[in-house]
Amino acid sequence: MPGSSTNTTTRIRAEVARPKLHKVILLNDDYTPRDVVVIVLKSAFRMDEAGAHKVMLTAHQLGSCVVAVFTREIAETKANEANEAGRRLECPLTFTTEPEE
Ligand code: TYC
Repeated sequence: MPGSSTNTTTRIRAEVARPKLHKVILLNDDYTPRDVVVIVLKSAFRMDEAGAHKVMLTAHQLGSCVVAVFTREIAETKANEANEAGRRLECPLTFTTEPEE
């Protein structure tokens, strides 16, 4: 019927759940040799030599360094794998995780 139609526009906004990201953080210690830190970074985080060396030096100089950012479960799994790699090499090398702001 002319003039009686309603002209309703429905806007649908897709709400996509964005999972919170968690940082994997490398902690400095006094005992792990530098080359062991580099080996673990390369194997656990697929970093190249230059990137691993830079992260190692930052942790050594500042006390810690963010290695990578993942969803919580992947960050925790990666940190555990890297900690186990350090233990296998008989070092106290430690990776932790924390949520991003
Ligand atoms: N501080 C260690 C040393 O002098 C090297 C090191 C660097 C250890 C970074 C841990 O996350 C680390 N042998």
